[in-house]
Amino acid sequence: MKIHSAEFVLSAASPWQFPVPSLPEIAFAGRSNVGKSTLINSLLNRKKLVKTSSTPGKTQLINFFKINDEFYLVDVPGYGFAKVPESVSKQWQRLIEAYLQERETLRKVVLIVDSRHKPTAQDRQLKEWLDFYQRPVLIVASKIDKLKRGQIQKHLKQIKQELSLDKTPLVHSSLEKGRREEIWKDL
Ligand SMILES: Nc1nc2c(ncn2[C@@H]2O[C@H](COP(=O)(O)OP(=O)(O)OP(=O)(O)O)[C@@H](O)[C@H]2O)c(=O)[nH]1
Ligand SMILES: [Mg+2]
Repeated sequence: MKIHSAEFVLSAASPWQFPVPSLPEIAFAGRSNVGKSTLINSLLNRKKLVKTSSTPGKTQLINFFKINDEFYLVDVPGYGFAKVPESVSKQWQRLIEAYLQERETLRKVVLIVDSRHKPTAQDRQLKEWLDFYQRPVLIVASKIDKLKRGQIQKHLKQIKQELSLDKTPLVHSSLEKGRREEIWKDL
């Protein structure tokens, strides 16, 4: 995938702030700190277009990035971050659901799960919810560099089972360039 241009467009705290629906959109969702923003940077071959952090809860708004003037990549705040007060996490949940459920230009949701761990109940819920609304989903297992080579297949198999997938998830590591094209191909 050749990236000619990648620009930040806007951050939305509520649905009325979403850009007027026009170009197709691909959203990146998953648990806090799982590597959503990092995956977007990787795919775009940029280090700092999207802000990342080792502290969970970095992305708190829905951020829209316009790519090649052809489509948007959309960074969605993470879920399952216990330090956020419940009132705030409810508000995020409403925002995320409004976007994932109603957005007419949304073509695919990349659901990122941590390759090291069994998918959480919230990962499973989001997958089932997306299936219910018939949203096409691509599962990507992140931080694959943190697993020993011999462990990778076992972990991917577990993710496949837990999320009832027909295909083995794709993998990503921010340290390896080689994996990106495979993800682009699917997108
Ligand atoms: N080793 C390694 N670290 C990663 C990888 N992907 C992300 N990280 C690290 O994990 C932390 C979280 O990454 P982010 O991309 O900010 O995670 P996020 O899912 O956007 O998190 P929120 O915005 O808080 O929901 C950062 O310290 C990243 O550097 C990876 O593939 N390998
Ligand atoms: Mg983020």
